[in-house]
Amino acid sequence: MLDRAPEGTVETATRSERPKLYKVILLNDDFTPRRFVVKVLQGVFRMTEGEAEAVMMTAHRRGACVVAVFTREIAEQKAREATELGRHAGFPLTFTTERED
Ligand code: TYC
Repeated sequence: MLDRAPEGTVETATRSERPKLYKVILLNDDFTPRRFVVKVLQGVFRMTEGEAEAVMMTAHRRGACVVAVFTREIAEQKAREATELGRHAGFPLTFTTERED
């Protein structure tokens, strides 16, 4: 849909003002070591160790945790990259993406 351009901006027919956003979601599993999950979150999502530990523990306890929100391309790229780090180390660690409401 074409949004009306706010005052002082240039309206174009090709770009929406509010791109759709996608959540990256970390899924729990019974095998990936906690330390490994924390390292992946720090490396791929630029989290501090404390932030990464909090996200990892929420996924561990509740089954899943929202890690971050991005545009679709970035969300899918980061979810793929983080999941591949787990696969290359032999772990079932999985990140998915989901459209934000
Ligand atoms: N549940 C894993 C364990 O006990 C740790 C873990 C936490 C794995 C979060 C994945 O998204 C995850 N070793």
